[in-house]
Amino acid sequence: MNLKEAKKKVLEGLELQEVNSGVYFGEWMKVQGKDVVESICPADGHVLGSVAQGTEEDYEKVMIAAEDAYKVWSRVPAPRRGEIIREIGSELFKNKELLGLLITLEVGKTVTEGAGEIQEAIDIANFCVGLSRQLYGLTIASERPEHRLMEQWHPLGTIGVITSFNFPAAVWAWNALIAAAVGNVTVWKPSSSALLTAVAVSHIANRVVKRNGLPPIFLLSCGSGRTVGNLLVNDKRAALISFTGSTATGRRVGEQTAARFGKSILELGGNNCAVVTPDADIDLAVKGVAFGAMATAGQRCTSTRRVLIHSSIYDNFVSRLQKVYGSVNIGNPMNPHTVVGPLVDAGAVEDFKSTVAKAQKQGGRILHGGLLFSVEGCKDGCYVSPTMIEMEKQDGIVLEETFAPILYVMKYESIDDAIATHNAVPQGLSSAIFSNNIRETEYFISAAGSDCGIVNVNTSSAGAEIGGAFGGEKETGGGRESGSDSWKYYARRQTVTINYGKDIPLSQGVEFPV
Ligand code: UN1
Repeated sequence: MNLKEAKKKVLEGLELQEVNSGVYFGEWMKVQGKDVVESICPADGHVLGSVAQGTEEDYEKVMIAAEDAYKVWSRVPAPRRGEIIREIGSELFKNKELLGLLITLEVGKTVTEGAGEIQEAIDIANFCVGLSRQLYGLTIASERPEHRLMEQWHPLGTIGVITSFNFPAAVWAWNALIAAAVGNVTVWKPSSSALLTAVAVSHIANRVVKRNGLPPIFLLSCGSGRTVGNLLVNDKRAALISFTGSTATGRRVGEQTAARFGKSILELGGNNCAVVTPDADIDLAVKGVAFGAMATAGQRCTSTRRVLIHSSIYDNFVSRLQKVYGSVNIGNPMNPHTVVGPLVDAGAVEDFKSTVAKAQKQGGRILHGGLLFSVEGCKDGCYVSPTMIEMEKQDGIVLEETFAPILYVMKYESIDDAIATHNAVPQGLSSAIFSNNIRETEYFISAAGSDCGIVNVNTSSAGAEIGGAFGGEKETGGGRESGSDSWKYYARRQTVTINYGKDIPLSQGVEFPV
């Protein structure tokens, strides 16, 4: 299937129009007279379709619909909520190929990664079915006679979900489906670079909700960050803002949300590092580092951006990695043999170029790539070659996250040095160690080791499963999404004290003689 055929198949199969409504408040906003944003395929620069943006008044309709829907949805028993989410999961499954292809076309992921992203959303839906029967609270021994103390978890209300282009469906699912299992409604402000995916996913989810006779719990509010994003972040009605994006924007989101005492989950920049020790299984480590650095063309928050290699294996490991870099297919993401597809847009290509130039200026030596790449039949595509740059020191540009397939290669002498360098960046999302030396792996995952929210042993920094909690420390922002007990971020904890006695004894032995 070529790009043109894929576009036709996806647009027809997912019932997308030439101009789609980007706002849902129980019904879809009319598109006439609205500003539209075009969705451009980064593989060849062609327009896929466009999405009408909401105004401030449309945003208001969304927020009012959300509040009304919450009153109904929060009273639906949680296991019943889980059944609705199960249905959404099976609709996503039915449409997995089409939605995956849409992601390929809209943001340039390879076909296997596009499908993998939808699988991630389906996995979360399945997780939510079980979760909906496990929203457990504790019962705590009371110090007072004939008293019981317990904790329960209530939904928060309306939750704002602001997603980035690189996981345009999965990150929505992490947030919106878990929030829904807990009893919340969500207002989604997707990235302006992945609007069609947001529209298609919202149609699927909302059809399920509607046929079950329920009010709109998955609202959509497309618009620019400056208008809709700002309104949402500063809106007291949004009890929690879950934001995925850059550290610079996330800092503002965090401050503004905190200023109105809103809660936030911030999933911001990563500067993820892999440490390769002398005892590493080299074949496995080469593959793990290559996948981490090149998957999604280096545009994952979890992408491997730095590799620290022990000096005793440095030359061998670097040349093995160079061979892999030299052998991967770069190009049309529709081609099943492609490993590295395009970057998301021309701006990302500019960032790639300027980062490579800055690294060179800082003394970086290009070990592979560093160039733009042209692909036959995809004239206006945003292709760059995956790049390895050897750095003597870790400073300047190496401390920054660039969303591109650039891997900084560095040498280390002792595991203590490696851990110190590993942690000496502002970000703290994901990390990896490749080693068969149990002392070093245990040290790396100990409290004195990696300071990240996610740590991997003998596997890549990228590609986390949904079952674990996802998120990071330091300038990655904090908060956790996805599995484990991340659902608690979408809930308010209520401590309940029940006195079933005939007297009213006071805590801490306090007397109240009346
Ligand atoms: C992101 O880049 O924002 O761990 C999410 C991974 C994916 C999710 C990445 N499961 O790479």
